[in-house]
Amino acid sequence: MNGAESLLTTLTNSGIEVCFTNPGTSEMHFVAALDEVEGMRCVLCLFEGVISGAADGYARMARKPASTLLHLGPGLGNALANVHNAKKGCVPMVNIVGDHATYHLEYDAPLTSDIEGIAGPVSHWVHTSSAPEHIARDAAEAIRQAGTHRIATLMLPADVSWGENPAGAEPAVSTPAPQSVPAQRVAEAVARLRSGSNCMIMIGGGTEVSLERGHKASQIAQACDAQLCTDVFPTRVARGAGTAVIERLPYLAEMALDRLKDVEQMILIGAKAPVSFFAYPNVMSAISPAGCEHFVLAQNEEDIDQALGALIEALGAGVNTPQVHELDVCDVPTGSLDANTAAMAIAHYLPDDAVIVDEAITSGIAVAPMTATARRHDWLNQTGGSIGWGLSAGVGAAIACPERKVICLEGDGSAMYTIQSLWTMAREELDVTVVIFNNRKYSIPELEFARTGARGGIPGPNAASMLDIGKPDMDFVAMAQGMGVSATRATTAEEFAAQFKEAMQSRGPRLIDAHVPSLSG
Ligand SMILES: Cc1ncc(C[n+]2csc(CCOP(=O)(O)OP(=O)(O)O)c2C)c(N)n1
Repeated sequence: MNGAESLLTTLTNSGIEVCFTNPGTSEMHFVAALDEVEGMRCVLCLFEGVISGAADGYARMARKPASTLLHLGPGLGNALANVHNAKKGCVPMVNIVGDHATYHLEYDAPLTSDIEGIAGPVSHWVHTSSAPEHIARDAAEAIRQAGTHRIATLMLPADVSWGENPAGAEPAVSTPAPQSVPAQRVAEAVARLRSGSNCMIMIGGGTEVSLERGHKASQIAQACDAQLCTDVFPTRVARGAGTAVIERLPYLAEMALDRLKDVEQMILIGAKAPVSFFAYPNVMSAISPAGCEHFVLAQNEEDIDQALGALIEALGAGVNTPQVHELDVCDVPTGSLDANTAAMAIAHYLPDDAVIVDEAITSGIAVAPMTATARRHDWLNQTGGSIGWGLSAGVGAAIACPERKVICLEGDGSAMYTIQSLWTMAREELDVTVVIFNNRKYSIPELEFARTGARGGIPGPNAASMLDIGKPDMDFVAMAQGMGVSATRATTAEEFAAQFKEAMQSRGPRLIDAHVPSLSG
């Protein structure tokens, strides 16, 4: 067994069964090993941003990491933005980065770079394997480090890959169980929740708000008359009929400040104390009111289920029936097409157990409330603010859940960062419907321009042209078709509803280019 084979076998022994790849010369022995080692599904992506976004979407839905194979420093650099998003969302990932053979580095050949330096800021653990007999052990450590919430980046020099590894592969790695939340902390949370103060329980962040967790949180909130909320961009939330009624903190700091103004005690489960997404002149960065106390009941890496269970017991909350959404599907829209009418059609036709990947930016604001009472689905959020995540996360989600319909809600501007995802959707025949909210604008930056107060809030002609992506108009139907994805354009609510209905009733990749107005019209 050579190093690459022992590495691949170690990954598959631990249940890492998918590798999103874009290889080069230094990774050819790894690529060769894909035909020698069974059990690894390798998925080719045409840009590394697609790879890391797909690994993110996969891990959120499979609840275990995927691996990536990246080509030296530049390949890792291309992947960086979506590794950042995953790190912010506490999504695990095992990155394998090929490097030159160890003895070749001193010659400073063109692709030589400081890979560890590039990997450091977006990884919790970085290591360069130094010999073929170490690579399986190093891979096992990478898997352990990734656990369920972290980014591990392992460099694989070409000679480590092709050299013999007499020690062979490592057996399955057991990831340590999450630490229990101590009884004293639970007791402190109970005391705060019973203090008579105005309490809010905020759940989310990198913690999945599953159906069960939502129900438990609802029982707890009722037991102590607390408000229940997620942060703005929790990593994964179970929504729709039968799921708990949980508010979502608004994105705009002004609105969030207003929403939180009476909160005196905030109990945090996975979520962090809320802050403004950006700083603005004369707007507070921390948006809880002065005097509001924050208490961390459980962090992402701790045992969230145990913490919720202990709290339920301590509060006697088990007798409460969770407050859940009844199925209430809105009407099929007619008339002009905008984010709201598109949202109505999406809510109406959303099939049971769909996965919604939201990177629709301003248009997504309309879809979230409209689908709250739709059929049961999971919703994945953009966790790190770096756009170009949605289409690629859709690829990963569809590979993790082949039986579920994946719907990517995507802004036209955001789509263009990882548009190559469409090609992988077609090649892998993934059941993904992409809705492009084509407003021909960078709409949120346009709004943000005014909010920052730059140039009195009124863009000059140069600034305005930096926020306008309608010249030339982008033809997403042609782009999709050019990458093997069938696509249609919708310009009215009726057209959109008919196309979305048809997409929900068939399988395979599909794109709807929905022409909608931007926030500014
Ligand atoms: C990597 C990265 N580059 C730039 C930005 C800044 N940015 C935020 S939203 C946005 C445009 C989004 O446009 P679109 O997807 O069309 O959504 P819309 O705002 O029109 O709703 C940009 C450029 C970012 N967040 N991340």
